[in-house]
Amino acid sequence: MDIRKRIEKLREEIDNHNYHYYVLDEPLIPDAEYDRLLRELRELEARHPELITPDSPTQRVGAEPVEAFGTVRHEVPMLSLDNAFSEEEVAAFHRRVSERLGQSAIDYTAEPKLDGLAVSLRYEKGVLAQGATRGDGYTGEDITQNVRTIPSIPLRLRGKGIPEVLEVRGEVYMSRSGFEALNARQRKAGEKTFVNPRNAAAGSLRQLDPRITAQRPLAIYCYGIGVVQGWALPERHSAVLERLKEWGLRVNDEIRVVRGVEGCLAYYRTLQARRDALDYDIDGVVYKVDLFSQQETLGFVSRAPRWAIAHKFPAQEALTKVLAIDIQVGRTGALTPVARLEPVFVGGATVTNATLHNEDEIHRKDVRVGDTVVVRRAGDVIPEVVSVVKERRPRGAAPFEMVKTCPVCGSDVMRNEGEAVARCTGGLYCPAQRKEAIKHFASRKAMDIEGLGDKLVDQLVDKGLVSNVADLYTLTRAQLAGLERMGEKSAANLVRAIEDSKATTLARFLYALGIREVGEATALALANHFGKLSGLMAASEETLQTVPDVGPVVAANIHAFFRQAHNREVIERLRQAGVHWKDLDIRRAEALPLQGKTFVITGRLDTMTRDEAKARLQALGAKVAGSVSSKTDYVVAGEDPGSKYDKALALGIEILDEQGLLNLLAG
Ligand code: 9MJ
Repeated sequence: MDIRKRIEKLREEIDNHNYHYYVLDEPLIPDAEYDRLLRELRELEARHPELITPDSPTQRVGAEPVEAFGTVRHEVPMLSLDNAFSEEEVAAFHRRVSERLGQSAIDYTAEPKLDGLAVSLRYEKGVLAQGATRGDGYTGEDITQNVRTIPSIPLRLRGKGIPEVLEVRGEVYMSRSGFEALNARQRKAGEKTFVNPRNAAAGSLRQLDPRITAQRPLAIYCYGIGVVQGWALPERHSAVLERLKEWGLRVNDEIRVVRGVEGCLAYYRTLQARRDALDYDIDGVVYKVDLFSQQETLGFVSRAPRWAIAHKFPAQEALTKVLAIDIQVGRTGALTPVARLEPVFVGGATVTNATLHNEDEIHRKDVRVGDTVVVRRAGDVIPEVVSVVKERRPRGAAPFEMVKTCPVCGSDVMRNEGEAVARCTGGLYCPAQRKEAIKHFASRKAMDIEGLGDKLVDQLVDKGLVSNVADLYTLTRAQLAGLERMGEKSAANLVRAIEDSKATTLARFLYALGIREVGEATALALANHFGKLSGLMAASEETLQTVPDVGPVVAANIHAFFRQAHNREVIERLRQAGVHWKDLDIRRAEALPLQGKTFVITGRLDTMTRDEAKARLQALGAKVAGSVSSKTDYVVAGEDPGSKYDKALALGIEILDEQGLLNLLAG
């Protein structure tokens, strides 16, 4: 075939795969096949450099560095948005819009507000001609060579009716996963890491050397247009977004058209609840009047349109001071440094403590008492110290030093080679470890002793009423009623709850023992494999390793646990006290109907919680995993399933609806 034709054919094919991959999020071919096409094109172009065009998919590696960016005048200014920080402010916005338009049934597009950098992309005859930053809205910087390296920005548009000139606007951002990968890479190379995805995106896009930009995981979502020539605009903003997508531009698929203020607020709440599940940072949502005729009637005030508003989420990061760094002792003796903070309102709640993870993390961030720090609280995640504002460090602030002895029991602190955590060596001699072990024993997924909360366990241990889990079963109403915040009634309830917990399952009991690295799933696998406790207690490390998911480390932990005389004693006392379960017939255990099958559950179920579904599947021998992979056998999809559902479709994994699940559970 004619070389020129082959090259053109390859470019078309690659562009098409890029479109399916980046815009539609539905790859058509495996990565290796795509790489093969790109390699063939590169080789042909290397042999025929005269055939290289600027819009060839090979031309993304990054041009030569520049001294400084040129400037670009925005013919149509890039406006900013007014902000609303509460539902009342959104209602006031809607009222203003309705009054000016003389009607209240207004359609809005509701869009996630990406936390990145606004850019403008100018396409001439469908070919990317210029990329610019927003700058002050009137003039920005020419970053054409940088945007050309971003894979989701097409170098030429596809499809029919492409305008003579089309200026597209959108947000360049870095995905969370891309950010994590970049930081890991930077750390490995001994280079500086980035504080958050926004800073990383900004630092990457505003590089004078586009070859560096090319190595950074940047992406774009387009959300509007500027200059247009040769296109009779549709009536609605939402229709423009549809066309942009057809032309190969990436548009966020969370964008919806909603009606009135109720529609806006419902969208806001839904997206806020799903915020942590997204792979990109958003700092709110944007509402835009959908009809262009209405946008024109509304017009602008100074720098912002009257037809749009950004409804911000509560800030997830704030500045505060470190008052102290305390060391917490966990159930397994792990020592976790915790920053005590001057109270600060962040992410919708007041935060007074933040985890510092471990010694290495503190040194990496160089957190010291007295420092002003950025704390982050995202969703239900434990608040953490992100970084230190070094400029505000008080004179004489000393570097952090890890304790050499346990702050609770005084035992030596040990840190195993290759491990980030330091541990108290006191074992159950250490009251902190004892308390945590008892709290774990009583927790919902273990022995499920309702009413035995953390504060109560602290009191029981501090008063010497309980020193190991077996002592719980000797507690009397009178003893309990004498404790702080306990009345006769709650004491009686607790005694009953302790009594009720005696009837349990072997899996729960094993999990409750708190053997290191024996979680719920492993406990269940052990119970199903051995059927009864005696066999498990006598098992060698080799035998233990034949259980699914039990590797050498876990096997060693289990073996060591049952060799300890005091552990065997506690177990004996628990059984004497009446803790019991039904032993499994191992022949049945092996023949469990879902043995060897892996499930993933996504979405909301009507007849049970996801935890219940998990427990019922596990009881039939199934494994329930958190993410979909080629090893997944079934995905159970309830209402509003997440990306796991899409992944299952892509991988061709069998999908069960709730009825399908119920049928399966019914055998
Ligand atoms: C962001 N940042 O995601 C706009 N934006 O519209 C969306 N920003 C915007 N729209 C007009 N989705 C000016 C800015």
